[in-house]
Amino acid sequence: MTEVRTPLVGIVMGSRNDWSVMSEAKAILDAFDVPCEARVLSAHRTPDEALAWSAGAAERGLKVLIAGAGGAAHLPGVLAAKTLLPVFGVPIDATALQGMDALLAIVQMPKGIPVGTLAVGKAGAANAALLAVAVLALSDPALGARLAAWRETRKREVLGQTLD
Ligand code: RP5
Repeated sequence: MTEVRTPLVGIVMGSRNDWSVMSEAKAILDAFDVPCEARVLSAHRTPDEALAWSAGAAERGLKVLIAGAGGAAHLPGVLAAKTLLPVFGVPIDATALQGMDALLAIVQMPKGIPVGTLAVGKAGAANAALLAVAVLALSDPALGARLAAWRETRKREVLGQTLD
């Protein structure tokens, strides 16, 4: 029988169309064997459900939230308003403003309700997951060892690059 593990990281995005970016976060968490849940919730289209999901996140066992949104990207901040868990925000290039709108919307949180804002797009989604791993590794030495090994591999990849 397959073991069902409580998700430690929640990945949320404002639209199914954000998944091509946010799946990068899921891929990183899967690589580190960190259980996560991923779902679509919108600050504007499903505000009540987004607020309820965030308000209950800690009680369900989640430790870190990752939220991606494009345009008027209020989702990370709205989730942060309803939880004490760390929230990482990923701006998504979804409009004619190419992610600059989402970046400014996510990064300019009012003092007192923080969102850790990542780079626009896939690099930001991957780095949000790596930050989540780093947070979890503070109380999980085995996970910390996997993170150190992952970084060592990246280092060796760079040092192994040759130029013709
Ligand atoms: C935001 O609006 C979503 O996060 C998405 O990036 C953007 C556009 O959503 P769709 O109209 O593609 O569903 O809420």
